[in-house]
Amino acid sequence: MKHIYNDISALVSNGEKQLAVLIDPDKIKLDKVSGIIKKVNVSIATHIFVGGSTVDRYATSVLVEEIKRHTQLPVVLFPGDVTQITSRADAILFLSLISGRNAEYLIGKHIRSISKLAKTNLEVISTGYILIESGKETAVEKVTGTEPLSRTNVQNIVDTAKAGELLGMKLIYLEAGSGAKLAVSKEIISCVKKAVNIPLIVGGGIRSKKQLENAYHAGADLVVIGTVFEEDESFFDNL
Ligand code: 1GP
Repeated sequence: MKHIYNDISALVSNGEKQLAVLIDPDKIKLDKVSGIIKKVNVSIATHIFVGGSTVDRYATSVLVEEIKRHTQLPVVLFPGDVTQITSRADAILFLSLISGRNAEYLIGKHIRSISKLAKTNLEVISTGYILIESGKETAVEKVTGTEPLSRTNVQNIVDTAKAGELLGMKLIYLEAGSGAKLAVSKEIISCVKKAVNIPLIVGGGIRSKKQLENAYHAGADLVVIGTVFEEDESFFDNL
């Protein structure tokens, strides 16, 4: 059943905040998955995202299968590449990197994914993916060969998000990049939230309860946390 987007929207309408744990197939050992997912299951997390900028060809499929054995939470692909598509997940963020001008990441890889997607039952969720300058070069920049948007030109970020919405995208994802030095600022989140009428995802560089609360308070509907949980599996115990 394809209800993940509707569930996200319903929670947004109720003013309930959501949290996705990002698991990178390149950074997790399969024999650790059950223990990690047990911790996620008892945390405030509402979703598990799976993906990374550079991932071995079959690693995602095997990892998602193992995750699904241990949780009822929705597993959503957050793919860095077409090779990360697997029918074992529930949904896929169909990301278009609208902050960049690399046609491959705007539409090219999407075209190449169609025959693969057709063989799956994945719920496909069109997502405007906006990379924002965060103090140092991130993996997304390197892999996609694109420049992030300046964090001081807030109007440009707002206009980019609004253009994504008007193009029909269902979600906006403000991304500082994995392990970012500077998370997306409260001002940016709040201005984008005021401008768009679709759910707002924020991720990258969020490493503390305070930063998480700030993001929610500014208007993030769903926050993505990866690195800090990779480094400290007890991170969610204190939320
Ligand atoms: C990266 O937004 C996600 O794509 C999460 O970032 O790893 O810094 O939490 P972190």
